[in-house]
Amino acid sequence: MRDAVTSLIQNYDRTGRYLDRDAIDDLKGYFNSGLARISAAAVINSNAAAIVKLAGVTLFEQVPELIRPGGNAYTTRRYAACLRDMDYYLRYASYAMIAGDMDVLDERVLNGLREVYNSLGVPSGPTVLGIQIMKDIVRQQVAEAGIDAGAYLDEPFDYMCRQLGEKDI
Ligand SMILES: CCC1=C(C)/C(=C/C2=NC(=C\c3[nH]c(/C=C4\NC(=O)[C@H](C)[C@H]4CC)c(C)c3CCC(=O)O)/C(CCC(=O)O)=C2C)NC1=O
Repeated sequence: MRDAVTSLIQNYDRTGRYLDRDAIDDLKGYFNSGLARISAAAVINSNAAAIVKLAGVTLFEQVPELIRPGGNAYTTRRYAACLRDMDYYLRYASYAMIAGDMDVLDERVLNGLREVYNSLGVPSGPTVLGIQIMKDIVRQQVAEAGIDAGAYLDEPFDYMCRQLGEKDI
């Protein structure tokens, strides 16, 4: 599992270079947004259950077929599994936000997910939509808390959506 600092050092060490201006600029960007990242993660932590619940309600309003007979989230067991997955995405997004690196998402969330979703018929389009809905809720709550909602906030959600979408799960 990597973070912004270890990734950068690994990269420079591989070619035996001192940290140049680009590296310093990257590091400054990371540390300057550090407090906002931590504060945003705190907002997520203290509202996680409500965020997941609201995102679920919104998703099922927008794609009601999911919870009708034949839908992948139909039956209480699968409904609960869907919300649990959303909770995973939110929690790991908060880790990646702090790390400033998406490696934790590959390693802990996305690897092998395609096969699982394929075999269980979990549709990728609505999953991506659910992640986007959570992103919007988080963005709004973070802004309401007076925290600078920069690109760092969208990055983990967008990354998961891209990976889930592209891989045609
Ligand atoms: C921490 C990393 C991690 C992830 C990401 C993860 C995902 C994950 N989601 C699963 C199932 C599932 N995932 C969903 C999700 C959905 N169905 C829908 O229609 C919606 C679009 C969507 C919710 C947004 C559902 C319904 C199941 C159960 C499917 C079934 O058993 O038939 C399963 C199969 C095993 C199980 O049910 O627990 C895994 C492994 N597990 C992990 O350990």
